[in-house]
Amino acid sequence: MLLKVLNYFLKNGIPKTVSGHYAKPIATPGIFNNIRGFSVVQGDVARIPLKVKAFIEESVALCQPENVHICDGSERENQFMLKALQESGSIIPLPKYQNCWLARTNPADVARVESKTFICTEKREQTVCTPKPGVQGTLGNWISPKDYESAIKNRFPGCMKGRTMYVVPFSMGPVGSPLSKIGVELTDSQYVVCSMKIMTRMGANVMDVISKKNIDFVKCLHSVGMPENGKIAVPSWPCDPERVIILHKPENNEIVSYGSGYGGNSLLGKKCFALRIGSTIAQREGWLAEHMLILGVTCPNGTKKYIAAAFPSACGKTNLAMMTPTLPGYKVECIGDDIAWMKFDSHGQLRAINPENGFFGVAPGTSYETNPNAMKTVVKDTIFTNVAYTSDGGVFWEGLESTIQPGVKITDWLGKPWEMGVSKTPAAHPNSRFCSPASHCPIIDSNWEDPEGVPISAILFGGRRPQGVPLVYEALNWEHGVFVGSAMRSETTAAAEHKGKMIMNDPFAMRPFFGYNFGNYLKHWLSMEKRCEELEGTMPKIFHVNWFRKDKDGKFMWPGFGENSRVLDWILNRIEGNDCHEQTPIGFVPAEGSLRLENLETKINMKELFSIPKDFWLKEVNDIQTYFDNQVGSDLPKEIQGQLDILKSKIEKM
Ligand code: OXD
Ligand code: MN
Repeated sequence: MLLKVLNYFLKNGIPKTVSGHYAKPIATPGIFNNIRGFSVVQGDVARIPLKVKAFIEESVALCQPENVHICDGSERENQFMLKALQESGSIIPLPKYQNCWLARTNPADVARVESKTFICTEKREQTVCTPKPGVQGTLGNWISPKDYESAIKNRFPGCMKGRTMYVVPFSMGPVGSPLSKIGVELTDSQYVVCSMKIMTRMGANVMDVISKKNIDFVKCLHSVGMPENGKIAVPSWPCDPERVIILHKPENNEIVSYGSGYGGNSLLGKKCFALRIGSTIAQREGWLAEHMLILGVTCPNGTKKYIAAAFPSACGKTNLAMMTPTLPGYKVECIGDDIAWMKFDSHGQLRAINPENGFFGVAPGTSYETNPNAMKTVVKDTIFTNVAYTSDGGVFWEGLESTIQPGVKITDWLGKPWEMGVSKTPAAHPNSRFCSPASHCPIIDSNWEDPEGVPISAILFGGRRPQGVPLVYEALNWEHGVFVGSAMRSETTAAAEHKGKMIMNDPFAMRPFFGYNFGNYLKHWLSMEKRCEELEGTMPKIFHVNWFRKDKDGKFMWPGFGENSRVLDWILNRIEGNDCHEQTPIGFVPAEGSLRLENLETKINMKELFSIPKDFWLKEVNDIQTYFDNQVGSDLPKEIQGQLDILKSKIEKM
């Protein structure tokens, strides 16, 4: 094949007037002959470590792109990409803000596709538990090595013809931190490149880390794909929704994603790497990769504690992570809103980093009332996806009604005129997102990039539970806490392809993100206690919270948002070992008077908010048992079954 190598930008830089187009490739044979058969239109090939080069070569041979662009992660490069995206109609500028953009997808490509997400291992049981015969497993999807190969063969050959392949080196976690891991994503989507720049530490220095430390990296191959009939339905948002597939091979540290340009399907550092592959690495190396926010709380006496919290998608993780406390003297600072990597240090203290560099938050419902810090974060350097836009150059979604000035017109996420109070469909897609740099968050914690991570004192589990589940309860011990995580259930949301509202089991908020057999994951969690003991450390306390309990009339019983600082106050007291709790069959709840309620605008029916209805809990216990029997079977650790048995007998005795 003709060797065409362009070193144009390397030599000349990107032109001052960023045009969004590459100059014509210049053939400079011989210089880059380690990379065969394609034009490198941008980037320092000499800086690419050999193993990355091999990955690129192999993927180029498969996908046959026209060009290759090795990303350096510079702002100049970013502007070049944004300009190109604008020229192709993929994004529109939002002049009301600073360097903000709106992307609108093909309406068939709007969420993670869990049903098309697979983990490949030699044996099925390495990936998934064995469900009861006749029951559909819901704890991940396994694919055999043979089917994995053929899924790739059926989709990838030539899928990047006529397009540029971007080489995106990125670090999950601060570059060089002992807790960080490196990935290289190859993608044909500029939207992905720009989003990866926000969501990860991306750039040439990451290549240097791979070379210098000779460390392994996670291979991430992504293509928006090419429909079999060759027709791209929405040229500004190419994708192949019919044949979407998201594949992971933990054994090779490999992710292969085809057909979708959207979020968790395409920004491979996030769910695919930081959670699915991450959890397999964590199991091997003895740490935890979790779907958790991390926040710091400072109380009036100046004591500061860090808390990690797992809630299913779209249950308010970002809101909690950026909370403005209503309790005087309290301060919340944000480390991360979605993912935590946690490891014991040599003193047995669990420490966490946020492996991400940005927020990919659900937009609808975010407002100056619910999350002013997020609103302040998203007005600069943000890529919005599938929100509505306004005639004054801004964005709109459900929850921002009060920000719309008279006379301002709204265009919905599908590009159609939309009128408040008149239009029957939502203006923004329910899973529309903002993608913003974490550093722009006004309450980002000063330690958020600490390479050693922050010390974690408590872990919260939670979900949307309209019935029966109290505002907060504390697990009796670590084993009980692991059981509480395993039994998590929540009302479904729009973050994935599920339709309608139903209560779904979502253990550890990880159901769509486990990289290996859930039973083994539970064993791994249980084993943490011994690990900590050996290091003579103290385990974090575990709590369950539910901001979403409703009364008989369907009204929320707890105001939530900043008022959740009252719950954090009680949790901090418990971390300090204060005797402000009372035992119930399900765990410790606040002793009477210990949950601070002063100055609340609404009267709280504490009795109802903390009631533990016997009928509800008998059913809950049975539902959990059925879930374990159907979904986990013989993979369930005996300790977890033991905890359920104890709970059942306590409830029966109520
Ligand atoms: C997310 C999710 O995008 O959990 O964070 O779905
Ligand atoms: Mn998430």
